[in-house]
Amino acid sequence: MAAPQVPFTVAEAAEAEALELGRRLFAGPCDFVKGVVAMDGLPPPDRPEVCFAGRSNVGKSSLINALVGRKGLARASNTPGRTQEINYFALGERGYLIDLPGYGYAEAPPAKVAEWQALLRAYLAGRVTLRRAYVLIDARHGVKAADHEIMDLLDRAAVSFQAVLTKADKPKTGSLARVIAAVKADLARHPTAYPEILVTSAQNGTGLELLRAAVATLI
Ligand SMILES: Nc1nc2c(ncn2[C@@H]2O[C@H](COP(=O)(O)OP(=O)(O)OP(=O)(O)O)[C@@H](O)[C@H]2O)c(=O)[nH]1
Ligand SMILES: [Mg+2]
Repeated sequence: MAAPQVPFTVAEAAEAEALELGRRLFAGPCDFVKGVVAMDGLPPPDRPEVCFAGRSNVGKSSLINALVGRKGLARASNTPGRTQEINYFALGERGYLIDLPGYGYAEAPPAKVAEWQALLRAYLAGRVTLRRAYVLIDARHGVKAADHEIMDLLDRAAVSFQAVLTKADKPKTGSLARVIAAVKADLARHPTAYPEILVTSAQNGTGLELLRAAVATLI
């Protein structure tokens, strides 16, 4: 008999109270703490954290900026491979938001890319205070092989992750629906995938209030 399938759904609403907690968390201070280049440079694991992972150029840094409403907080750019360190941001004293380097193609020297990829993997598999990894997926392209590799790593490390579609302002309604259906099927292969998918746009604000509310339940 086949294993029972988790019914993946798209988050569409949240309780008013949860939305308010999310709004308040992100309306408070958010400050850059440090850019980490080696595991021994991580801040002490003394508070919860959530991270944003995904292929280069998927929109990790832009999403963090949109969540906190500050354009230049995390450096974003059109060049894949912009973020090359594990960037820590403190949400007051509550916890950390982490902008990760991307995986997959990057416009940077191969030796440098290999270094930050190894760091990224070590971090994702070995950070005790990591409450959830948000795995960002481009709403035009869906889950790629490199995403499955990272999701496999998270499965093995038993790190709960949630898929977040980015750039939802780009695809037309029909193609977005097709990508969402495909993402649901792809996630069914991963036991640590959270059963709800978030659909967001850093450009027009879609889904940001739900993501803020989700983070506020974790840190
Ligand atoms: N249309 C649209 N473009 C976006 C959105 N989010 C990000 N982008 C664009 O996508 C490009 C990459 O954004 P980044 O936020 O730098 O992506 P990243 O995942 O941090 O990239 P790396 O640090 O290189 O891994 C930039 O040109 C952004 O302006 C979005 O919601 N909608
Ligand atoms: Mg970035």
